[in-house]
Amino acid sequence: MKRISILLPAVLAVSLNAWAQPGARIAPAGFDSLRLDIPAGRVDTVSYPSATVGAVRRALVYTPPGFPDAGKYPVLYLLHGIGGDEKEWLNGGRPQVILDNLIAEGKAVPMIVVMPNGRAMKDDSPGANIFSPEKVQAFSTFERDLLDDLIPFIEKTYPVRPDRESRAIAGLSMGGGQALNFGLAHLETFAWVGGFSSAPNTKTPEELIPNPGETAAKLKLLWLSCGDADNLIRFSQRIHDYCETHQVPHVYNVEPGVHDFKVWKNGLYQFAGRLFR
Ligand code: FER
Repeated sequence: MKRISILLPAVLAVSLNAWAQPGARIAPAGFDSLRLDIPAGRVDTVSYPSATVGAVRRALVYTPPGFPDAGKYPVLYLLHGIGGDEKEWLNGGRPQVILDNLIAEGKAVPMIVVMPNGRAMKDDSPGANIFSPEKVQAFSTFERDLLDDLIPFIEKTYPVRPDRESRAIAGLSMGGGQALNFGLAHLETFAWVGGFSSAPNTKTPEELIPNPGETAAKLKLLWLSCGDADNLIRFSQRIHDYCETHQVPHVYNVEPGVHDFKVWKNGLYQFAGRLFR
């Protein structure tokens, strides 16, 4: 008995780390390193009127090198996690460096990346209790802010292609849940959907994909990724299982890692490199 009680935690720890796929897609070294020999895009803060919230709200916007020379651009909406705000990706994920490097190497098409505040309420700061019911509810309210306020603002302010195949949505954790919930419910608006380490706000597969044939026909990419030692992996795994059973094409990337930016940066690298082609 004593031997079992000593061994069991070790066995559990090993099995938690044993799921990473042998073929997991991992970004090459240097993908997130600043390079001074290539052109850089820029990140601006914009303010947009939100009828949903009844306030002027902030978002960050990455425009790629050479902008606006390429004419009309596709747009990725990139969402943060439960403790973050519109600056979380910039603070922790170097999205502008990842995109600049991908574009310089011809591994991503030039695109605009919009990083909003996904907590759609008047005080949209994380606050003292990021799990408070009204803060969590605001992540769901953001569906209307995004569709009715932010996307129309972006499309009248920037030279963008306003069609579903030129719009992508992805996010980390709570933002991954939002991206899956909103993207899969609005195939008329988004053709490219990605969830990185999606959180418990993610709807059930049956709710997300009630009509697998329609989703399979309309979606250009469904991306699901997670670290193998992330306690939230079941929310990604169950969508993967459902998509396998119902023949919905998707990418499921289980990589070594926990619930952190190492996994989310790889998610952005992989997802952005597959978009709009
Ligand atoms: C929860 C655990 C984690 C939850 C949300 C999260 C709403 C989100 C984590 C993150 O965004 O990093 O129970 O419930």
